[in-house]
Amino acid sequence: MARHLITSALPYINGIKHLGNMVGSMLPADVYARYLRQRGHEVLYICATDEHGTPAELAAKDAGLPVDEFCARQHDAQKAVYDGFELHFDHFGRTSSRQNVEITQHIARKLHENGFIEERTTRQVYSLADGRFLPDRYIIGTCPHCGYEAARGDQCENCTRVLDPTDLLDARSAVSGSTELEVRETKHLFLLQSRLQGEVEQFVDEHGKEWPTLASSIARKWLTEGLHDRSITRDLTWGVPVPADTWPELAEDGKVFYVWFDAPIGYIGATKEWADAAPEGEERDWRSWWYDVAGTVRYTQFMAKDNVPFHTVMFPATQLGTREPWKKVDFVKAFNWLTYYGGKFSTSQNRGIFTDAALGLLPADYWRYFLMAGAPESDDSSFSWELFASVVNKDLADTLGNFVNRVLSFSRKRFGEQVPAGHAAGEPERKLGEEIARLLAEYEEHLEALQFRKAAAALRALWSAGNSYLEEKAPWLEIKQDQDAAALTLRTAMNLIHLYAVVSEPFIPAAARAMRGTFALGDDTRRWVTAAEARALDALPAGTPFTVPPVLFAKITEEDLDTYRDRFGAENA
Ligand code: B3M
Ligand code: ZN
Repeated sequence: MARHLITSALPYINGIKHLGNMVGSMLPADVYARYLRQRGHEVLYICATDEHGTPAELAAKDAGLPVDEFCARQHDAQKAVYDGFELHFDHFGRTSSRQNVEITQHIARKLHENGFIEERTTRQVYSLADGRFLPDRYIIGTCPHCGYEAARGDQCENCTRVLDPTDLLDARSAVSGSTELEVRETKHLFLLQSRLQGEVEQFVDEHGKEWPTLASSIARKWLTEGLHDRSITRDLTWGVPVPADTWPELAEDGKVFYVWFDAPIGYIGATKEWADAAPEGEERDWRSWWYDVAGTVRYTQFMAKDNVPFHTVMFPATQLGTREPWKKVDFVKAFNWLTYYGGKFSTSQNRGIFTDAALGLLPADYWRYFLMAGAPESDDSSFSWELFASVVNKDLADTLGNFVNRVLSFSRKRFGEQVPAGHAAGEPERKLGEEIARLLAEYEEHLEALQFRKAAAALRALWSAGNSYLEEKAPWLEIKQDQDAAALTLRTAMNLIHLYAVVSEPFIPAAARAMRGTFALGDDTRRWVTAAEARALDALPAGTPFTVPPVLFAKITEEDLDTYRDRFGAENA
């Protein structure tokens, strides 16, 4: 029993996310959180919308709304989609919250007190046509490192390098497209990361050993290249204001913090939102998750690989520089990309499948299982409708769904609506129990190690073991010779269904509920299955009333496939 703090990268507020965003952040975090909760751990899963910065301002402008109103609406819209996917956050907050503003300003003051923030005169790109500075995504141009032509002023999407707007070649304004740009001098705050290099290195040395190579190698690469001092303020109207008590001149000028400065602090801010939202009579202490808790909390972060530098190097540097005991990440679970037919999922180019559209087609479980079973862990993985249909049809409809329906319908037909009694368990049941216990241990091991593809494969193997047992025993033949033999087989199969209900929940919560709801078990709890229970397969006693649930998973037909391919396109663009 441990206390687990879990966060997933905060989705930008600028629009509904596509499946590629979810598979590398919120969805695996939810699977992991559900698993740990079922095992009796204390879990706090925090996420939020990332609301500041140029993407928010630009999207609000496109939508013709004031940015605060745009964010409020988009936050609710995203939350509704995540509810639909059954992402079970303890809190889904907002980086624009009062709590986050306060904590961000506090952290900035501490960094300043400790000599890690410096005011510098910088040269910024100013657009004459737009009458404003063009920070970050307000400017587009060619990446000086890889030659990608649509690189943004803050980061190149193609080679993931972090950029400065003045680095870009052939730069133009993202607002007006104007190339009438000039460089002007203005003051900004710099975080002196170079002075924290040694401490960050020590942190990565201590913790990085445990991380997947994807995460540790990116952190190492950054440290080898050397930490540079980074500007942490911007000339924008929307953001966490620079506190006037510490930097009166910059505050007067209306500077705000850079979105990547306040976004990770948003994990803390959203935890405070959670605490402040405690219902009457419930005590919630946000500090007990974040402040001076080193060994008592295990903190796991989920993110796609482009977010890794910010989480493994920059955010730890920020935390370290406060000289306050902020909880730092223990385990970084990083993901590669999910591609759409081998090409990029792209919000800006409207290619691939958006999360809201996905839910309009099929219930969450279909997506949850498919996405996690092929999670881009060791490499990119590619979405195709053909693969999607084959996984859904084979694993969910045939292996699991059909098993459940066959067993329950046949038993009801022959023995009525209660789990039948029959013979005592024999050798085949003993063998099955051994197999189930072994596969369950494997499943647990992969989940503990956050290996989602392998975990899904073990879960599938658990479902398959039920099918093999049923085929081998063939109760539809047994019943002709010996009613009690058939009853034993069905009773055992129903015990498997109950076990599946428990252990499938992290991946397919709705189907798990349906399976569990099948049996009228008075004291059914949400807890996990022990090895002994898996071996015995007798938690569900004879005589327990049951109902036959509607088909758990419908097959995707050739016609469905044609419709999907027509609507979403089915090629590599
Ligand atoms: N919003 C980037 C992204 O969605 C960013 C993550 C912030 S995590 C603190 O990829
Ligand atoms: Zn590049």
